[in-house]
Amino acid sequence: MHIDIITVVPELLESPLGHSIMKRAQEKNLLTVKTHHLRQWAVNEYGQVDDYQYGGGAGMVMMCEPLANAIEGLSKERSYDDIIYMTPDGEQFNQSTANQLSLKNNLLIICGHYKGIDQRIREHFITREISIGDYVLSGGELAAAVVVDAIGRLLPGVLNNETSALFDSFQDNLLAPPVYTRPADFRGWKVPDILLSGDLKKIEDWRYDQSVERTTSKRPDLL
Ligand code: 6GU
Repeated sequence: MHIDIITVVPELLESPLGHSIMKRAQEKNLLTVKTHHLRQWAVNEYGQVDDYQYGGGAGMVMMCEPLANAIEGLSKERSYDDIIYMTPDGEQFNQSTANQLSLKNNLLIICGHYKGIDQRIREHFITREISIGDYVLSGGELAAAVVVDAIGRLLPGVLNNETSALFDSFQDNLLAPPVYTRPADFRGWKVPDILLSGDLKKIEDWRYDQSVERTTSKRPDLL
C-alpha cells in the first residue's frame, strides 16, 4: 500500500510513522508513506497557502489553488482509491474503517490546519472525511498518524503471528482479555492458574469469557 500525505507540518508525522511497527512495515516495503509539504504548491514566493475567510471571522482557511494543484499533481503519478480529508466533522474512525481502508492500494490524506480547507476542495476532490473522535486537535496530522498506524498494522506481513491483529480489541467487537508475564507470583499477586495449566482449550475459553466480561463492564455499547 502507498499513502501520500499533504501537510503544512510534515515534522508532526515523522516520529509516529518512523518507529516500531510502522518503521518495520516500511522497511519491508509493505507500506510506503510519503509526506508532501503543501508549500510546494504555494500561490506566491512567500509560500502562502492560506487566506482570510469570506464573510469575516477569526482564523485562516487553506486556499483552493495550492490544494487543487497538489491533489491533481499527485494524482498524475497514481490513481487514488480514496482522497481523505482529516477533519473533526468527518465520520468517526473505528476498527471497521481501518479494516476497509487496509484493503486499498493508494490513499491520499489531506491534513487541515487553521480553520480548515476551502469547502470547494471538499466538494470536488475529497471522497472520504475522517475524524478520530469528538475533540478538536490543532491540525489533522496527529489524526492522520493514528489512521495510518491503524491501517498499516493490518497489512498482510506487517505483524508476525505473535502480534497478530486477529486478537486485537475491537476486531470482533470485543475488548482483548487481560495478559500476564513472568513472574507467576509478584508480591503475592498471582497469575490466574488456568494460564499456567497448559490446557490450550481451557485457556482459549477463559480468554473469551474474560473478553465478554470486560466488554460488558467497560464497553457495553460494543455488544
Ligand atoms: Cl481528523 N482533525 C482535527 N483537527 N481535529 C480532530 C480530528 C481531526 N479528529 C478529531 N479531532
